[in-house]
Amino acid sequence: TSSSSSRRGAFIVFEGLDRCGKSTQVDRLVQRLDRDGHKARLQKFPDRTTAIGKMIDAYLQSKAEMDDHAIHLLFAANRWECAAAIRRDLENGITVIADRYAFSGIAFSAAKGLPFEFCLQPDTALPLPDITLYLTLPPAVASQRSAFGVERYETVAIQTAVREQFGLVANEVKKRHGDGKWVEVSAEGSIEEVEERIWGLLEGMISGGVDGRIGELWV
Ligand code: ADP
Ligand code: 2DT
Ligand code: MG
Repeated sequence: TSSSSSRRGAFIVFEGLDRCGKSTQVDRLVQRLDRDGHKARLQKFPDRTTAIGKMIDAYLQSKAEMDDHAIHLLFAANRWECAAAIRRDLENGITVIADRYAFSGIAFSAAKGLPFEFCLQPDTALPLPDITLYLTLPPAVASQRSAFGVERYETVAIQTAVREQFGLVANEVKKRHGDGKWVEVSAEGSIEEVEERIWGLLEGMISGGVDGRIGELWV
C-alpha cells in the first residue's frame, strides 16, 4: 500500500452518442469535486479554444469543408497539443475529466468510411484514460430529450453508424488495455439518478487517487 501523496490524479473519460448527457454529467462531476475540495479539471474534446480547435469548430459548424483524413488528423492533433498538460496535471494529483477523447475520433471518422486502422493510428501513445465511461441511451429516449443541434454529424443516420463503430472501439480498448478500462453506464433516468450511478463507479478511484504510471493509448 502506498501513501496518498505518491498517488496521481485519475484520468476519466466520458464517451457516448450525441445528447446522452456527457456534458451535463462532466459538469456536475467537476462541480461535486470542487465542492469537496478535490483538485479536478474539465477537458473538452475538441478543445475549440486553440488554433487547431478553431479550425475544427469551423468544420463542425459547416463554415469550412475539409478532407475526411485531414479533419481526422486535426482532431488527433488537438488532443496531442493538450497531452502534456493532462500528463502534468495527473502527476500533480489533479483529476482530469474529459468530455470525449480519441474514442469519439475513431468512431466518427470510421463511421464516414475511413479504415479503422487508419483512425486508430494518430492517437497512439496519448495518455491512456484510467477509465472510460460510455453513456448509453436508447435512441427513442435520446430523441425525446431535445432536438438535434445544427452541427455536422447530428442526424439519426450518422448517429446510428457511429454507435456501431463505438462497439468496435469498445472491443479494441478491452482487448488492448483490459475489460475494466471501458465501462458502459446507462444514461436513463433523471440527471440526479445518472449522477449518482456515475459517482458510485468513480468515487473510489477519485478519492484514493491512482497508483502507477500513466499508460499510453494502444501501446
Ligand atoms: P451530450 O453532451 O452527451 O451531447 P448533454 O449533456 O448536452 O448531452 O444533454 C443533452 C440534452 O439533454 C440537454 O438539453 C440536457 O439538459 C438534457 N439532459 C441531460 N441529461 C438528462 C437526463 N438524465 N434526463 C433528461 N434530460 C437530460
Ligand atoms: P460536442 O462538442 O458537442 O461534443 O461535439 N468529434 C469529436 C469527432 O468527429 N472527432 C473527435 O476526435 C472528437 C473529439 C463528435 C463534437 C463533435 O465532434 C465530433 C461530435
Ligand atoms: Mg456535449
